[in-house]
Amino acid sequence: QSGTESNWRKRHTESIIEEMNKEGYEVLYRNGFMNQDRQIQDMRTFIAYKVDMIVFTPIVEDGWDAVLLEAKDAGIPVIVVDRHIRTAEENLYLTHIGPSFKAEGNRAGLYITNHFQNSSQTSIKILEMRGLAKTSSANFRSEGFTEVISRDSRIAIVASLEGDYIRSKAKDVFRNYIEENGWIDIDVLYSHNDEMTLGILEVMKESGIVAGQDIIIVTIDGQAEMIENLRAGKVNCVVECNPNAGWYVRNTIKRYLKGNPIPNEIYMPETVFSDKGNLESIPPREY
Ligand code: GYE
Repeated sequence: QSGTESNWRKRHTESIIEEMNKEGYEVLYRNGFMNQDRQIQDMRTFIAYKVDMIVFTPIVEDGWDAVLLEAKDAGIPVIVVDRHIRTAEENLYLTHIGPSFKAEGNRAGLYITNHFQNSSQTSIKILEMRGLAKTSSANFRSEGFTEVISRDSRIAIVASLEGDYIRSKAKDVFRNYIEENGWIDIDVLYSHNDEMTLGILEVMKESGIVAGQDIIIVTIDGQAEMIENLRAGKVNCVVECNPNAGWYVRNTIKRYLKGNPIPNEIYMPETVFSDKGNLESIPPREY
């Protein structure tokens, strides 16, 4: 696992371990603490242990070729979960199982274009708080979002800041930004995850910004705390990111062991919750 930076990520880990336990598999768990070198070390440890399979959540997209080649040479299949990776050679891993980050970005953009559709406002300014650089989740969330908002020429991203998916980081970055630039020009906050949004909400409160009204907020993940904020009107749209990869990983492993073919990409289902929908019918969150 790449880290424990969010409740989302903690649920992601639990979900995989739970499902492996149901199957009676023995699970060795390593936390990379958001450090790629450490993750590579962890993979080497697993290779040395001669594990039967490695399920791995890459912190960033590039730089895995060498260690994946070592796993391949050792005959250990690797399943990549959550974020995508990019390798020079093909077939360095069995499959990728995760959310469609681009679809999440599209959904976030659609909320904004719909929200302002009938507004007489001639310019709509967005502040984007991005997830960790060099990750497929942050890149696709930006790409999918931009693709949709660019259809309305009034809408533009005026600042794109990096919060690394971390609450305290986003809090500092957002505070610095509004200290220098003010916030009166910002109509929308698009935040790549709930943890960062929670940090920004604290700054908004301190600064007298009425979250959800003065600034429309769209956030990704769907943690329980954020659904409460949605119900309270403090955020406007929560794009779900599904952390429950366990069931998909378990099925893929079973199919693989039976000799069934495995697709290269396995996308997990996800939805959207917003103040335009039924807030009572949102299923209880496990994260
Ligand atoms: O949205 C965030 C986590 O890569 C999809 O990483 C994941 C993201 C998730 O820290 O909360």
